[in-house]
Amino acid sequence: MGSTFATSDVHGHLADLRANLAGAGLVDADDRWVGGDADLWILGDLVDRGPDGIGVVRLVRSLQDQAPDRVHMLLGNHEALMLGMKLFPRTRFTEVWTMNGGRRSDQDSLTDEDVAWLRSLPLVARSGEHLMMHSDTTGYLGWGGSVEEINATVATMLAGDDPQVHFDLFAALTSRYDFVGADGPEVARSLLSTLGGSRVVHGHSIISTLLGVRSSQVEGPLLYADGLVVDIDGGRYDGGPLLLVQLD
Ligand SMILES: [Mn+2]
Repeated sequence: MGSTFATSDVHGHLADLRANLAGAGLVDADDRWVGGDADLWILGDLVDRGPDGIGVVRLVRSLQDQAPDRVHMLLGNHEALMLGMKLFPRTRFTEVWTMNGGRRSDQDSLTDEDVAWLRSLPLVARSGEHLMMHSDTTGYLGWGGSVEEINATVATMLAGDDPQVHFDLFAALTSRYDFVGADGPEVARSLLSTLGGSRVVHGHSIISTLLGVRSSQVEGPLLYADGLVVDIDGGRYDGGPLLLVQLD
């Protein structure tokens, strides 16, 4: 079995993503997948706040086309936002999209195929002992009691055309910090016993806010909640590093 890598919250920083993937030997200078039997997990939030969200979408989709069994992408709140803005531009999605660093150039470049792809993204996944998810929230359990059930429920929500359903999904994914604090380990243990795996891997909440430091001081992933949870969001949009973490 090959190595497992994870990254998250690229937020339009295409150059950093390319450099990290090349540095790990997963992608060559022509954006070709050369990772062999390694697995790459991308835990959502490709777009918004940074310079080239659509470029990041293009690269990730290309890598998935080249290595569909090796390159895995989960839905983040910014993918839900990007999709909601595209489908329902005359709703409150517009205001929230603007507030959250939405880029007009990303929206204008989205194709029908991109929209279909966004609607097909799973929310949560197991990879060996790792439970992969974008947001550090137990809100996922509102959509089901297993990985399969959650993804099936959300696939139906994303396939539909009710703006309120899309907005509720986006809003639920903005929750955070459920594994922080005195009861964090118990919350994580309970989630893992329901969905499987022995460690949660998430992005979404930048490590600096959990440590009380500046993002520029962050150097690597943060293992916390009695070692049951790892946060891999270095806070690139906030002046921190884009992390590509080797999990095993
Ligand atoms: Mn997020």
